[in-house]
Amino acid sequence: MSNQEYEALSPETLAGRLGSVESIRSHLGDPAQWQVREVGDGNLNLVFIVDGPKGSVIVKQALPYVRLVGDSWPLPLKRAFFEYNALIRQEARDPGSVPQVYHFDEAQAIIAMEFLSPHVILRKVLIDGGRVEGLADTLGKFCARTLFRGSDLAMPTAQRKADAALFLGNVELCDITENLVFSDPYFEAELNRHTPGLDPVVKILRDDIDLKVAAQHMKWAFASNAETMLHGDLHTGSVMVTDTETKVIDPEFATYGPIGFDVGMLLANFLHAYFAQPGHAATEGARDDYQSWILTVTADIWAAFEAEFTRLWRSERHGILYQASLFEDQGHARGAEQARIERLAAIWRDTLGFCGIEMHRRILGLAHNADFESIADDATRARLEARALMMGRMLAVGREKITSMAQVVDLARQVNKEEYL
Ligand code: SR1
Ligand code: MG
Repeated sequence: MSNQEYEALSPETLAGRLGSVESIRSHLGDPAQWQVREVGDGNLNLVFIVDGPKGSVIVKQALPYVRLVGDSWPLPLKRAFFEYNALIRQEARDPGSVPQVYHFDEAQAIIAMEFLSPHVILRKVLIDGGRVEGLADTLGKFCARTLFRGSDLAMPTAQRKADAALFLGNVELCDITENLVFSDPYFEAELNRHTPGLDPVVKILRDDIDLKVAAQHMKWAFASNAETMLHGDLHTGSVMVTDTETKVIDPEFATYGPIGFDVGMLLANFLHAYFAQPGHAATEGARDDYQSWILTVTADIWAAFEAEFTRLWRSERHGILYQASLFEDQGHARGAEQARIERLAAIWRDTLGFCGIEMHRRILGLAHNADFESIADDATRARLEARALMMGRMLAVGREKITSMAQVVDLARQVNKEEYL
């Protein structure tokens, strides 16, 4: 199949085209009995659930264009190659955190992988008011392990440089992030849209020079600081959960970038879930406790990240940075601790910057979040989105002055009471 010219799969052709692949067949059984459904509801790809007599498999295939927009926006198939390479590295760096890969076909841009069941997309759970045991711990550790272990803190440097070169080839998906996340929200870009009624707050933000400078500082960091292998699109739609298990999916935007990018994007999507809650409440106040739970999870993600990063710093710092030969081996363990604290403070500042910018682009840009989109009433949605936008501004512009997660939590609680429209 790999030697054939690329052809998009369909439910009708899938069994004929993949039925002879032993690593898929062994999970499904006889291809004559496969049932295939296309379930992709993301912005970019085809996703099929294949049910067979022995089990189920996910088959994901990149399309040569952006699904959300259509063939007027071509996008290279090579993103499947980056997703596959990121998945196998994430599995090595944080075992069990991502679906198991069964088969990869580069020419057809196909990844066949573990069907996660009964998992559902975390964003949906957060809209429905569901809770997940261990959510913050798993996500915080996932960030710390994948980000630490993909960096010069841990990897042999020749390997890190080879990986940085490989993933920096994900040019077109980085280009999407560079435009859609860091620039488009701050002017009237063609693909932007926002809720009617939000105009006064949108004007305030687009007239805010400090904010635009902050967004471009963050873009600089994203484009230039190749610190580690990022997931690259770590939002609550890239996480699948049961009541007790959490898995991360969809790393096709993987690239080398700053550690704070993944963490900041993740926290932003939790803050969106937080601010959107009144729009999902059956009666006023019905989601108050749940909102507090989301804020606790948000704070605990950072705490789990910080604790695991610290553990890895002390036990796995075998790369070229802050070598033990300079510190611990000289009786200067205190220096390694000082460096860790300073490094984490820099990651924290980046995290806040990326968090604020991500909060803006999901309301002002092309790709919105269902957290707000699922609120039917325009006026309610605009009221709640205005809070998220203002919070995003405070985080992005105030990132040098906000020094603790407790401050972020207090700020969120205050902003949640404000009316900006
Ligand atoms: C054109 S792609 C829009 C967004 O969808 C993906 O999930 C990424 O978040 C991207 O920015
Ligand atoms: Mg995705």
